[in-house]
Amino acid sequence: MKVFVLTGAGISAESGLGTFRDPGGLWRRFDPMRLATPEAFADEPEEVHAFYNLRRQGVREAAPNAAHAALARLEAGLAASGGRLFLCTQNVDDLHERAGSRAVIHMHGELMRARCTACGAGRPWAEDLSVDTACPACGRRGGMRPDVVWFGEVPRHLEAIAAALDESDLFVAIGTSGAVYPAAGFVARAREAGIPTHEINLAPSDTAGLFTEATYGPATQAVPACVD
Ligand code: BJW
Repeated sequence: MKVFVLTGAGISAESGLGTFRDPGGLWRRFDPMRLATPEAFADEPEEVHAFYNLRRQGVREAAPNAAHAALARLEAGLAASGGRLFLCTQNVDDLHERAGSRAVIHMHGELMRARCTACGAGRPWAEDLSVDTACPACGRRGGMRPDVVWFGEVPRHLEAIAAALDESDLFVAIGTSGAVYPAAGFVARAREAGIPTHEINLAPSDTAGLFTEATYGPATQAVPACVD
């Protein structure tokens, strides 16, 4: 069996990482257009760096939870029976990997990586960034940015994602509001392909009506209950 799982901020919420659109979420407190766009980085790089340095610290201090661990078990179990888990996350944290998932597609990039806007070189990055940070590859200062996908930028690995969706037997979305495209459109594509669709969330998402099945509850309980 081939299972496509799309995860969002809700799967990491119980690890202490804030979501974006829930009450108290990041985009309820901060304007995403001033922090998560290439224009914001060009205009106010120090403000953008300060925001992501704090987020990076939060990720360093967080630990994977029971939902991340259940997906790692699912990947191993499916592989053992000749199937496959395609794990696509919108999250920029590394909690899936730290829970033991081996193949993770980060469609919105990774916070623990940095990329140089001058030479394009990307590399793992666990420390703070600033406008004074020099690119280890080309030496230019001021161009290092978090290797994440901001609004108006093209998400990563879209061809591989589309191919995996089309050959899956089941689509599952976990802890995502269905507010951000193109990820929010995956469930419609799965429906068109005739694949069963399952939402796991605290509450019905914006695209809840497109799912054929739903489990509502905290991810740390709902995901292990569905997997085991
Ligand atoms: C729990 C829980 C618990 C809580 N247990 N559950 C079509 C229509 C309109 C607009 C557009 C459109 N197509 C494109 C756009 C523009 C834009 C967009 O979608 N805007 C919308 C706001 C309308 N999209 C883009 O710009 C994207 N690029 C693009 O489209 O390029 C063009 C292109 C596409 C394809 C081919 C060619 C060209 C890029 C989007 C980049 C998003 N970036 C961010 C920031 C990343 C860096 C960072 O982290 O700072 O990504 S924004 C933010 O939202 C982040 C997330 O990955 C993303 C999704 O959020 P998510 O994960 O769903 O979190 P929440 O907070 O929204 O929801 C949490 C959920 O968890 C809730 O449902 C809770 O109930 C639940 N939950 N606790 C279970 N314990």
